[in-house]
Amino acid sequence: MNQDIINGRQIHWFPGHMAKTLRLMETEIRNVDCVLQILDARIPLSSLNPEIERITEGKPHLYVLNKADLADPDITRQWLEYFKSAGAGCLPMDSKQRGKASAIKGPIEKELAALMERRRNKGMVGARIRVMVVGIPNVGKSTFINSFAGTTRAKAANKPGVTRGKQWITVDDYDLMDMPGVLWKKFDTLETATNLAFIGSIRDDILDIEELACGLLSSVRAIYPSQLLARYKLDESALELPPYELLQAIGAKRGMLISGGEVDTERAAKMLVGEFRASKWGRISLERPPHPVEEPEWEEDSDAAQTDQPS
Ligand SMILES: Nc1nc2c(ncn2[C@@H]2O[C@H](COP(=O)(O)OP(=O)(O)OP(=O)(O)O)[C@@H](O)[C@H]2O)c(=O)[nH]1
Ligand SMILES: [Mg+2]
Repeated sequence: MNQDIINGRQIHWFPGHMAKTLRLMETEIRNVDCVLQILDARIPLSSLNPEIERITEGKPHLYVLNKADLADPDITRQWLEYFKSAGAGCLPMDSKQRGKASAIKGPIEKELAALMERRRNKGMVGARIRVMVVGIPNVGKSTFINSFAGTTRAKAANKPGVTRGKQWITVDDYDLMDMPGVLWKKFDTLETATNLAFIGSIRDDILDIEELACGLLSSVRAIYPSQLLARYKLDESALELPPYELLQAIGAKRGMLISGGEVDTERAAKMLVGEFRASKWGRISLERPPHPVEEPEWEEDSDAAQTDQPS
């Protein structure tokens, strides 16, 4: 198991079955025409698995910004532009809506146009389109497949690690391969690790729920302060409180007290994390696209301009 530190705690999030899934992906990639990497629209970059990128490199590839119904629509639009400018096909999605995921057929068939043309020329009518659906745990891969199929075909639930082992699901002329969710061994930043924890891709039972709630309060109050204040009926001064005191203030407001009048912070933390994930705080995007690097303007008359000229 791999371990790292989130908020000063050592956690293990890369169990053996994830390593096994990565190996399975390496074998199965040869058997598919196309890869759909499902991302979480609230954290598109943190949820983009570099190991999956490595394994699926060279295969036609599309991205789905899933749970877009929980994300800030303006930020999701910016992300779509970001992916487009990087030349990557990307679609926003609410997989809870039955049938909606079949909107991916158009982009897939466009992506596979050359392959389909070759198949037609060879007279391979009725050849099936094989798609591997991959992504981090709990991002909504199985729900996406169910939406694509228009009916429940794959087991889905609100916790990571539901799908175990690959499963082919046949829908019309498509074969979709549902895969278990995988993380990777070394997160590049603490922010990536905490974002993954916030959205529920790392098992809560290996995390400290109070630290998780405090981290979430810190992040969200910096970007959506009014939504937080409105949800918990707080006045603006609450934004200045250290996160743990803010957690206590919210617990007190909700009457979550234990004997002696102290706030039951664990209960308050569970409530907060649960409400965030259920989008009770409103539609929130925790990550914004990086700004494009601005090219320095060319100054005709500057000394640098003269000395940099090729002779
Ligand atoms: N609001 C919302 N919830 C979604 C969406 N897609 C999936 N979910 C919910 O997210 C939770 C996880 O969905 P799953 O389909 O089991 O996720 P998974 O990626 O297959 O998870 P693993 O198999 O554990 O890796 C479930 O509670 C789904 O109802 C979506 O687009 N919007
Ligand atoms: Mg699943």
